[in-house]
Amino acid sequence: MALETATAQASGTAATDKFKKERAPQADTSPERAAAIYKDLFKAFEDITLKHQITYDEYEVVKWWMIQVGENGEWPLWLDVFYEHVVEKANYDRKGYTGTQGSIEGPYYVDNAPKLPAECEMPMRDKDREAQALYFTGQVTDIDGNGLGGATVELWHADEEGYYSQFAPNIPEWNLRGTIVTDDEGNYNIKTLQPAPYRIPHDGPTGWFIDSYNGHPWRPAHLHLRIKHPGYRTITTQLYFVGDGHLDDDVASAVKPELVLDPQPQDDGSNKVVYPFALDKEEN
Ligand code: MBD
Ligand code: FE
Repeated sequence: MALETATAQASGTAATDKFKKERAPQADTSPERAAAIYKDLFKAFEDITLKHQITYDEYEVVKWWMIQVGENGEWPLWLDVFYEHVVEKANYDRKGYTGTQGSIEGPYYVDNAPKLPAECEMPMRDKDREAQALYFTGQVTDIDGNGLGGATVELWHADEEGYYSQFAPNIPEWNLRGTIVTDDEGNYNIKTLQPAPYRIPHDGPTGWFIDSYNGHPWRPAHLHLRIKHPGYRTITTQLYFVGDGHLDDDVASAVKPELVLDPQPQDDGSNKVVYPFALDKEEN
């Protein structure tokens, strides 16, 4: 679908199309495991329905709403906002990471962003350069602090208006998206822009859902990152900014205290921050 306006339907449809095109999801779930999950899931549905005496009117509202979410392409948005953090937690606990904390991927990752050298400026437009510059530097290491040269740091984030390239109209394809390759010692030094507090698309059924419980659609300003090196566990995470008014009430529940940056203002008006990433060994 052509992206002509920045609506929940346009970004939702783009996210749904991308998900369908770029991945063929597979899980090795056994029928026994599936049956156990099914049983617990429907027990929870039953308990909630009886506890709250769900009415037929309410049942039909839910059915109608789910149809709208699907037709608007908003399942990736709704699921990543309201559920992905639980899956992230389940996997974090089970695998026992000791490296840098992860966080949710969200609906707007695109793989194969153009490669950039360890010292680089993110692809951006002149208007993006008018926003406050952010110098993001650090080192990718193993958990003992040894630098990992040639690691990749994929970075993607919204522009100063809160729009992601490929999910909003009239933005160059790879704007504010890149795959940074660390130098021989694992270092990177990236110039990007200070992202703004962010509202998830809320003019469609995800927004109606939020209104239904008097919620709000805000996320704290954030950078999305994915750090990879062969032989090590990939980290998908997000970084936030100290003092942001939505650190404690992120609509997507994806903030962790270890992931909050404290950038230092520089004489030239830019911000600078150092944040290192430690990768666990791939277990097998
Ligand atoms: C985003 O930018 C995001 O990070 C999440 C989790 C959901 C919607 C939009
Ligand atoms: Fe995001």
